[in-house]
Amino acid sequence: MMGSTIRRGTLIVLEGCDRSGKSTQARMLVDSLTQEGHPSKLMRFPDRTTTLGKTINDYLTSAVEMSDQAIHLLFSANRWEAMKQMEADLNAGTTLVVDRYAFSGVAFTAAKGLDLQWCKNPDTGLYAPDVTIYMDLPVDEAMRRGGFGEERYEKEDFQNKVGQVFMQLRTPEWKYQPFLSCPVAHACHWKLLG
Ligand code: 2DT
Ligand code: MG
Repeated sequence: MMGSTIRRGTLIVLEGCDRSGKSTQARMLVDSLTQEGHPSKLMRFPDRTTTLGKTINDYLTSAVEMSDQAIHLLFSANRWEAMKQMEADLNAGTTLVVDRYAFSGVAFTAAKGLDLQWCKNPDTGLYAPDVTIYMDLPVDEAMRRGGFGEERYEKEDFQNKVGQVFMQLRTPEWKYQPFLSCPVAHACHWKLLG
């Protein structure tokens, strides 16, 4: 055989409201992929470690105030600044398991009342996920979980609105369900970035 072709990695995104179990499931998924011999890497947005991410963190912890539009664009820019590395990883055959992506970006800002299309625009052209898994946990259940209420968006009414926008973004064709050990998670394709 003349050389070998590396199959590109899969872009897997986990979405959902706060405390819905995304981070736990993302970690478990990376662990089991790694155990099965698939190179894989855990990522999360916002990535609070970058310069932009530090400002996002200040906003989420209410250390600074910002207009809804400005913070929306920062969240999007925080994804754009990761694209080069994500492309390199995917092309090298590494599967990326991403804890939140552009769907969170749209859902959280649109839940404030901003125009849905305006919210989608800055993320146009990002890599579209191969699979998106939505962690569908009722908000009253999420509120009973540890830590709820610590950050800016962790309020019952607002989380319900976010969940409604997520449902608007979802396409009807489910890819598979349930996911892993969580009986309330669904997986589906989304049309946002296509
Ligand atoms: P974590 O709790 O997952 O760290 O998220 N958010 C996230 C947005 O408003 N826009 C975005 O583009 C993203 C990725 C969701 C922190 C909060 O940030 C919100 C919860
Ligand atoms: Mg959070």
